Amino acid sequence: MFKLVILVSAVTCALAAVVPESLSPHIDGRIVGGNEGNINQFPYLVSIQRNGQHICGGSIYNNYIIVTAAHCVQKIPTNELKVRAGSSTWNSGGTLLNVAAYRSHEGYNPTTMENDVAVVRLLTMLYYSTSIGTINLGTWLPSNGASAVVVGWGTKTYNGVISDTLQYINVNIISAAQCASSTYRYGSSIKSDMICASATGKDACQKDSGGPLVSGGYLTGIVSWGYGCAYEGYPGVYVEVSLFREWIINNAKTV
Ligand code: 4AZ
Repeated sequence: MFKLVILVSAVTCALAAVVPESLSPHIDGRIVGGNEGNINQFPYLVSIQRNGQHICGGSIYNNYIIVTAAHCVQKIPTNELKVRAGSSTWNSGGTLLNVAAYRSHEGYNPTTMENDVAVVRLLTMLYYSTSIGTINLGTWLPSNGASAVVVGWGTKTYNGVISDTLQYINVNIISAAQCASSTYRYGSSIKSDMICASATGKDACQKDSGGPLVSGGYLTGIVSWGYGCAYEGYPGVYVEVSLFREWIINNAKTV
């Protein structure tokens, strides 16, 4: 046993020596690099679940409608989906509701991730409380450098385990033009309907997708994609919500 411990330590040290600091996963964090939060601070946040497992975040638009990413729900039968609202923990508490229907954006492109937005209609209504409430849809293009918060139950490292309790991080918004510039490494993968956000050692990660990026009290972004999580030069990429404001309002009425 003792020999095994020494062997594992030696391998870990050897790995630490060869993996460049900029690409090594940040193993100290949450969401990645986050703090534990309480749902009363983020009453608009929900957990979207498939067959009892948390798969994505979402935001409450009204008593019946959740806004999320198209890639979260695409092709999943509605009877396999549920939404938990009003709880800091994805697996217990609050209220767990069935899904009546959802609609992904007609222009959603899984290759480029353009138009990665969807609305989900709950089968029964949400009752607002201190832990359940709405968030306003963003109405303007967020400015480069604006501060924002991201929250979710996603993995604490890339390909790591998800968090039982919600985690949040404060990040700074990066405009599409900035994010596609040579300051970062995505280049032309950043399309005009996307924005980025980053802070050193902090990022959204897998299964934070669909969840909210909130700035100034408005839903500014939807967690969409990224290369790894919290890797230098690769900010988190988000749907730019103000561009989809009309689509969300109209489709919330008809889904
Ligand atoms: C994902 O796979 C994912 N760092 C979501 C967000 C980010 C990376 C990956 C952003 O769902």
